[in-house]
Amino acid sequence: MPALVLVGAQWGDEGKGKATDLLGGSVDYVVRYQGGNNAGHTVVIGDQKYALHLLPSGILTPGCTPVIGNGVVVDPGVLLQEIRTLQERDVDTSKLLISGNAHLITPYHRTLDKVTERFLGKRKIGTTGRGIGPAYADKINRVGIRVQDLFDPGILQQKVESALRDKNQMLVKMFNRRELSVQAIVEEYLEYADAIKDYVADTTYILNKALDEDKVVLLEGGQGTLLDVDHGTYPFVTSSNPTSGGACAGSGIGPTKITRVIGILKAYTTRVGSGPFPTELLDEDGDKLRTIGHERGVTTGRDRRCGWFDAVIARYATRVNGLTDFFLTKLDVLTGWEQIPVCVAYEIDGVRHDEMPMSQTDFHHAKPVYEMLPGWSEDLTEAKTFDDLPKNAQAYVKALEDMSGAPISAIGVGPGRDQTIAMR
Ligand code: 2SA
Ligand code: GDP
Ligand code: MG
Repeated sequence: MPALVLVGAQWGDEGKGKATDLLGGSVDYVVRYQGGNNAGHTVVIGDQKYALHLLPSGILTPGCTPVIGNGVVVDPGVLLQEIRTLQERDVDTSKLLISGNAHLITPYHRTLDKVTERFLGKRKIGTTGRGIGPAYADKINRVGIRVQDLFDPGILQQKVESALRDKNQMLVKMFNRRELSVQAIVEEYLEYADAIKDYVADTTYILNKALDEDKVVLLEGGQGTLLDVDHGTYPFVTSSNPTSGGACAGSGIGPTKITRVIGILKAYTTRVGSGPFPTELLDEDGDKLRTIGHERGVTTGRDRRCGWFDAVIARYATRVNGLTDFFLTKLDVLTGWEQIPVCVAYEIDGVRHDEMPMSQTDFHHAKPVYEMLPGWSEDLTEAKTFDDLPKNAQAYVKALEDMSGAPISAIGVGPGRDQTIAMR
């Protein structure tokens, strides 16, 4: 049976949490394959709202096994707090599995993330400050600490010591900060070891075995395509691969097992943090989208930058992820505009570009070429079928589908589980 991948098609916050939760009932395993507690996934069930950061959204579906894959960076203190918070709300967290190969975020990663951003000043990335970039840097630099190291105190001590040697020098000499204590970190992390040991497993083996037994595995991305370290708006990206290719590396499932790649696509565009954003609105329309769409960071509480739908980005996401279909989200937010501009191409230095330009400098200069689509005034939040939507909303969906390169298989008309229209 198949593995499915669910990826953000824009700059994240497209509504992946809700989409994963919707699919949760029909899948056996939900796996996070990259990122860490920089992610903020919202799931609304009845009158209950959950904000998940590190735990896969499938944790809210009874019967589904949530998995933190090897590609994730885990802050164990945050993980335990998130587990406790869910347990206090009577969510069963006992099935959680954590890969022993996942890397750990430590206090020095969090410190380095924050001081580096401060040091960059105006050129800062606008990170979430959770230590994500420095933890992945250590992983690639082969000085990272893995979940499995928690269970070998000697190795843990050795690794923290060698990781801190140059970092402490940098903190003191470059950033005028105090040295961090190896002993304090080792002691803190050995306590975490006790608390998480029952969750740690060979998740790659378990997932592949499950696929062999005809189980369904959903691989859930954090962030979005344009925040991908390879395919996004580098350097204004996160330090991992949210795109579908990352799902294989970050879980240990081979590409031949994946039968469907769903792109989550917001009916307009948002971005948190720095970096280029061609359709960004710095006017009343942007404020209106932010207010109606409740566009505020789930992790940091930062206002999200808002803009019109960008079909160049949607086509790009279709290509780099090999999308089979889209879930279009937040269509309800667009109620109330007489006309809705949609970006169909860019103009860069007087030349029209129908596809994403190769160079980042060009992307920074891209001006949107808009097509105006007629808006609607009716509330959409009670719509149950495509036919319930006003004609102009139907036409908007069809136009986006034509421009984006993959069929739209579901439409979100509100944050609730039942506020979804299934297509075909
Ligand atoms: P980092 O912390 O190193 O991953 O930051 C690098 C860039 O990635 C962006 N990023 C995100 N963008 C949108 N949503 C994210 N999750 C939270 C949410 C964000 C929040 O769901 O609202 O609460 O601010 C997320 N995580 C990382 C980040 O803004 C940087 O541009
Ligand atoms: P994620 O990071 O992709 O999981 O998305 P976030 O949770 O950060 O942000 C999406 C927000 O939109 C959340 O507050 C969701 O509850 C909400 N949401 C999801 N789908 C819809 C929808 O179709 N309509 C509306 N109005 N809100 C939605
Ligand atoms: Mg989010």
